[in-house]
Amino acid sequence: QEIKDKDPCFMELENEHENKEGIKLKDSLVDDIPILAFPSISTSDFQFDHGKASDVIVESVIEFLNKVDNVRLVLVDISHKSHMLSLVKEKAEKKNIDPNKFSTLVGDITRLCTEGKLCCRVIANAANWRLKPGGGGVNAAIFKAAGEDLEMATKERADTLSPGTSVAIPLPSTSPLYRREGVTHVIHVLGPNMNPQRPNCLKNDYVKGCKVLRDAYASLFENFASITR
Ligand code: AR6
Repeated sequence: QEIKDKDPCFMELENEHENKEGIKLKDSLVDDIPILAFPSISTSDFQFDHGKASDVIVESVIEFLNKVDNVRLVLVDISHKSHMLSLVKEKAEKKNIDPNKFSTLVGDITRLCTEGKLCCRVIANAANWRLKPGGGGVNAAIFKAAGEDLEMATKERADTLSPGTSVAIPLPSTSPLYRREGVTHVIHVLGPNMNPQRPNCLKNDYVKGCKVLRDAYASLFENFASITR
């Protein structure tokens, strides 16, 4: 809703048309410039501090938008009462980030287009180090929505991920996530973990944690930029 309110590109057209891949999309929601929709990495199951994570997101977004033009970044959270979205929104406004280039959105990242919120080709996943489906959170949702195609395509590219890195996976056109939502790439990102019940716990070391989270976003945005080039 925030995006629709602020973005002149989102005219309320109800016409549908088919894009190059034959996917029916509402005209109003087709991405004229490349859009990355991404969840807040590490701030739920991995228990990273929200205040520190929101600082890292805003700084990383500013750094990226200073280098790359004609792209749009959208931070998505499924929860209507998302603490992370409120923090990031407030900090982004204070830093005068152009809302056409960066905004927040409430929604299920696996259903943004069909729910009429946003159609974008590239989405990010808050992954686990083994790049396995399941486990809850956004990882379980994305693997479920994309089906076995994503599992197989992921295995072809990588076995594991180290904290602070990401890997871009082209989604086969047979994947339900591609067919239904028009998503062509999923970028798996592994953030820092502060949950003692998960591997590689940083035990509240936020000096290291913030560095790893900054590296994770830098890697995600760089992978997104390479896809769009
Ligand atoms: N759409 C949009 N945002 C979502 C969705 C969704 N469908 N589901 C969750 N979120 P988390 P982490 C938000 O826990 O903290 C997994 O089990 C959620 O509200 O998914 O990096 C992996 O396998 C939060 O803002 O990721 C890893 O083991 C954000 O997504 C571990 O959790 C990230 O929450 C990673 O933990």
